[in-house]
Amino acid sequence: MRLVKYALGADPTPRVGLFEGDEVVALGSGELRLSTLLHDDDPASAVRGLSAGAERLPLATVRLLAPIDRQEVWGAGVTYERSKKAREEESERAATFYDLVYRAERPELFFKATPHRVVGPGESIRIRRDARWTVPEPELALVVSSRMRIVGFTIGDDVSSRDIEGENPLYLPQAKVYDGCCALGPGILLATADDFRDRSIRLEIVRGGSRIFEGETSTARMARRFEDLVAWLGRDQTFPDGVILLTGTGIVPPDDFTLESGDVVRIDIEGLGTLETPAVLG
Ligand code: DO4
Ligand code: MG
Repeated sequence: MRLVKYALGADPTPRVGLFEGDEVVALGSGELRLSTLLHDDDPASAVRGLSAGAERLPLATVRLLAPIDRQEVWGAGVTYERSKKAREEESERAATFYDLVYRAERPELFFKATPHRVVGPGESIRIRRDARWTVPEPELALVVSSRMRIVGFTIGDDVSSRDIEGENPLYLPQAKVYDGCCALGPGILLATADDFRDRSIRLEIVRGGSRIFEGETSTARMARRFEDLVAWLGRDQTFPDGVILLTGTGIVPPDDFTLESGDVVRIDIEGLGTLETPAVLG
């Protein structure tokens, strides 16, 4: 069961729907929030209840939006060995911190975005004007309810400025958090953590119509369990509207690669579909 957030024509009202084949089933009125459904004890039966007899719209007539309303987005870092190695290389003087955090019981968790910094399918992720080295980070995103239960999954892009992060790890918030720094979508699959322990993640970057990078990994290569990441995130803090947690990247383009305006980033996660976003400078 896949939830989507969408708008119709020129009307900006965000709506919630259910993806079914090449249709979207309209759920509730424009007042329905994703968080209301996701916090239900049994989101799937709440969705079933709302979808009975509801209007069906051809997918081609709706504009998909990022599947988020009031949630914060957080990120987990250095959860794959590939990410650890890349940070060690970019950040000579702080390399040891990345090895320490990869092995430590406490994971690296950082604040990533508020909803207004997040873009949806087809919208532009941004390259900071003051960065020289920007990369997409294709990540499985956990959708977590206010009770800190994993209720669903979506695709996330933790767009990052590696030169800013590499210069000094204390610059991490500037490397990671800015307008258009995160993409989510295309929808939220309601599923359990067990369903996603071994799913392929693919990244493809297209420039001027040609594929210039392609990489693949699997969530099975993650060094952490989803439930542990969520438990650490929920220590001594609450998320009244739920939270979206990006689980870290296992695909890193070569060091001479940086995103350019006009590049198209395609992230594909088995079972979740494809999230495609163009990149734009500044
Ligand atoms: O420590 C830097 C961030 C790591 C990260 O975003 C990742 O591993 O995906
Ligand atoms: Mg990341």
